[in-house]
Order: sequence, then C-alpha cells, then structure tokens
Amino acid sequence: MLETWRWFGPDDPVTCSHIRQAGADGVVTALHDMAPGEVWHPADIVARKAAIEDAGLVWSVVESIPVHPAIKLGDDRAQLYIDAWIETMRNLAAAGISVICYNFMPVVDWTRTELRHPTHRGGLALRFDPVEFAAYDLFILRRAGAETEYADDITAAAEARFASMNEDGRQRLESTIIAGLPGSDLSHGREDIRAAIAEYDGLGAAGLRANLIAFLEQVAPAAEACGARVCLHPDDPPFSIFGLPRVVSTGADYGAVFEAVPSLANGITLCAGSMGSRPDNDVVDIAGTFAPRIHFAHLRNVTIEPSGAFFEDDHLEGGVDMVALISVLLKEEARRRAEGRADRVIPMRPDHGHLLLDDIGKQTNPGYSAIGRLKGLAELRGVARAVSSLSAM
Ligand code: DNO
Repeated sequence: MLETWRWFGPDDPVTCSHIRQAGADGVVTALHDMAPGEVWHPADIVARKAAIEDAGLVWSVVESIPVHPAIKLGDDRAQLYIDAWIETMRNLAAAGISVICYNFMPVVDWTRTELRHPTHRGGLALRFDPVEFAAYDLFILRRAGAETEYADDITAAAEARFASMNEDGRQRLESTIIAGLPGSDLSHGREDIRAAIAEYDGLGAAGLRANLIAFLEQVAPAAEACGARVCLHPDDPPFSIFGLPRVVSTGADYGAVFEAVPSLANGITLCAGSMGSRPDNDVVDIAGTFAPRIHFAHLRNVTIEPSGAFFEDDHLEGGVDMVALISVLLKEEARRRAEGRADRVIPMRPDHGHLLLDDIGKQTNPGYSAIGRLKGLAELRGVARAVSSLSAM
C-alpha cells in the first residue's frame, strides 16, 4: 500500500515537512479554495503539484472534487456541473493525478456532534450521538416535519438533552454540526441549511440514486478515456440525517451503483470508519466483495456504543478487524500484480486521529491533528508489514 496523508493545503498547520517525518510518501489533497462546480485550472493544479513535489512528496489522490448540489438534485443545471466536474477530472489526469475521491451526500458532508470527546486514556476523539443530533434538529434548527421522523424515545431523550444544555453548549452543537468540518467544502448558517434541506423535498432515495447513476454514466467513460479512477466515499454517518436521503451507506448501495455502471474506473473509497459506524455493515466482507474497485482506502475505526452513538477509537481498536481488512487489501494488491494491473498499489491514509499530547490546545483541523495520525499511521504500517511478512512465510 502507498502510505498517504491528507493535507489541506498551504494553510494546514500540519505541513508537508511534517508529513514526510510521519513516514508517508503520498499526499491527498484538493484545491480547497475552489467552490463546488468551479473548474480547476491546469496551471493551479500544476503549481500545487510542484509545491508537493518540492517537499519530496507526490500528490497521489484528489480528495475531493466536490459534486455540485445541482447534480445531486438532478435539476436543469446538472449537465453544466457534470461537464465542469469532468473537465476538472481531465485536467487532473493530464497532470498525472488519476485517483479521484468524491462523495454524494446531500447538503452536509461528514458530520459529528462532538469534537473533543475524552477517551479513557485522556486523548480527545470525534463522536456522533443521534440524541444530540436530534436535539439540534428538533429544538434548535426546528426543521419542518422533523417531529414526525424520530421515534418517541429519541424525541424524549433529545428534549431532555436540549433542556440540559446552556446557550454555549447549544451554539457549540450547532457549529459542530453545520459549520463544516475540514474538507466538507460547505459551511452553513441556520437559514441556509433549512433552505438547502428543503430543496430535496420529494426527491427520495430512488431519485438521489438515479442522479448518482446519471452522473456516473457520464463520468466513468470520461475517466476511462483519460486514465482516471473515481472512488465514491461512503456516507458519514452511513444513514439518513435531517430527513435527507443517503444512498452510499451499505454494501448493497455500492452494489447497485456498480451494477448500473460496471466500468472498473467507477470505484470505491473504502472508508472503514464511515462504513463501520453501522452495525449491519461487515466492512471486511464489503472490502472483499468490491476489492478490484478499491482505488483508495481510509483506515480508521469506531466503537458503537449501546445507545447507537459512536466515537472514533484507536486505529486498531473498535469494530473493524484492521488486521483482516489490511489482509484483504494486500491480497488484492497481489492479485493485481499477477493480473498486470497498473494500479497494483492501493493508496491508503490513516483517517483521522485523536487529539493527543502537544496537539491539545493547538489550532488543528478536527480529526486531522499531527500526532494522532502519526500514531495511527505507525500502527497501520506495523500491521501491514507483519501481514506481508507472515504471508510470505
Ligand atoms: C472526513 C472525510 C470526508 C471525505 C469526503 C470525501 O474526514 O473522510 O471529508 O473526505 O467526504 O468526499
């Protein structure tokens, strides 16, 4: 596997020099200042690539080219934005950057309710609590219709949670949920988010999936033609929030997409943490099923609490058997080598990490501090090294 590391560009407090010191060889980044739908200019791509190479690294994966909401809604501007997305992909491929991650989550990208959840060892972790989420949706956002969507026990627990929060706590919850986590390309105010959610009224899961497939029916042949591979990141969390459809949450969801658009250029970002946040997803099994389409892997782990809340655990703890998952990825690499595939090395990154040691109190992007990821990468590297040498015995 190629060890990579997410970098948010020149403003990221974790620099390319830090990435080199952590032992990664590849960088995962995007032109984060471009708005969804804007075409990335070849000169800007080449300049960013050169800056990464000057630091002794390679720009291995683009995460992400944002998908404009018009594409997800399938409205009359969709074609314009599909063309723009494809043009950006072509410009990247022409610069030699061919692995392109994206997601298809409506309105909000990855979402948590808490950014500094103390772990039992004293680090700080990201967490999602459905009761806190419902408290926000029902009693702060007051989304129209939300009251009919939650089970009575969740509504009662959410009401009690809301009542127990002071104004600061309510504001913190709101900014955690809607102000945009790093890489999400979106940051909403309360009115904007109500309006953005309302645009999806009536679309439903079938409509959203049809729009995803319509997008891929154009993207996959264009990717094949320019030598790119696109990889769809799962929903995080992998279930509906704000009453919005989410259609990339399970193995069956991926199966439907690949059945409709079988090209191997149409692939998956295997995100162990996102998929593992749902007890009915067997991540190792899903990885095995779609192995030839795994163009990129996000390795992290979560523990699901009895209430259904989940927190981001150490990379080798939590619900996903990381040794088994890495074994699937290494086996797939061997299979690709035997098949003579050019993409035989799968890029992976240690996804997120706890806030630890000196990083506590520093300005960091939630989930993307240096030390937690350094530790995660070192653990994952150890597993990969051990699995390969044991399988060579
Ligand atoms: C969270 C990430 C997401 C992911 C995008 C992919 O840390 O995994 O931001 O990058 O959703 O498009």
